[in-house]
Amino acid sequence: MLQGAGGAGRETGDDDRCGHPYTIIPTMSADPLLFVSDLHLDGSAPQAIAQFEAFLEQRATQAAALYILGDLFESWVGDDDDEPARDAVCRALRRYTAAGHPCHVQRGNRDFLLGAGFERRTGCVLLPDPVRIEAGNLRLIATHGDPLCTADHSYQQFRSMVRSPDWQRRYLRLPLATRRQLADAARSGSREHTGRTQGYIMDVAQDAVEAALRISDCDLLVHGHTHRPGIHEFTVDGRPRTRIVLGDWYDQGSLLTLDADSTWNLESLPREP
Ligand SMILES: [Mn+2]
Repeated sequence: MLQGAGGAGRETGDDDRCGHPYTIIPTMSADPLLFVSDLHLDGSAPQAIAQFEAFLEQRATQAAALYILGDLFESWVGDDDDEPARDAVCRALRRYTAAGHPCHVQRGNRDFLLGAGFERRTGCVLLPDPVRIEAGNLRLIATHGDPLCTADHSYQQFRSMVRSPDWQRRYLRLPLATRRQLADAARSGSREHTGRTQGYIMDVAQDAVEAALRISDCDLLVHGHTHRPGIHEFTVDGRPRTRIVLGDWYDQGSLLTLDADSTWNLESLPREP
């Protein structure tokens, strides 16, 4: 199902930034590729979990493959996390993949500790970030989006630290309860940082976007992370390019459908009250 040399499903700590994207080639199919991001699933918002479970049972079964571009979970403190809400999400993903639907997951800034244990629990395949996807005439680069936020220097510094295998080894040795406490503290630190950093700094940097498109020789880039859904069209080296931003799942779902004939549709999925 997957082709290419080295990359997919590697352990946490890998980080390619936007240098040399790994290419993944899904099975040819008439069904579309589906992309979601920033679900931030957590026990405090059971409606979002219910919507995602229903999505996996209905809409997502019509896909050639499902791509989750990071921040599936609001937090993930290790693959041994047995918290019931997150476990329910893992079991829903397991049912989805067991029915024969390929599901690929990138790590976000909230769930960067997803690892081989998560793959075993869910049947999902973890992807490096960024990743280049080629299917029929489609060619695109997919990323959570945070590697492109290059103007936010303090965040990039933090990101390099927590993505280092050494930091992760030390963190994962701590008891589950301690890891949860530290994750809660990190989340309030992140809220503070977000509160006092200007919007444009936390958005993706256009030069990083253009570099990623150039290096990957793609005209389409899909990402999440910024929670600013939209379609941006511009030109790089005389070629028209498109950046599609997925929305978060706080109050509704957000879904990108990419058809084999290269047409796309970014839509919000209303949530039942
Ligand atoms: Mn994010």
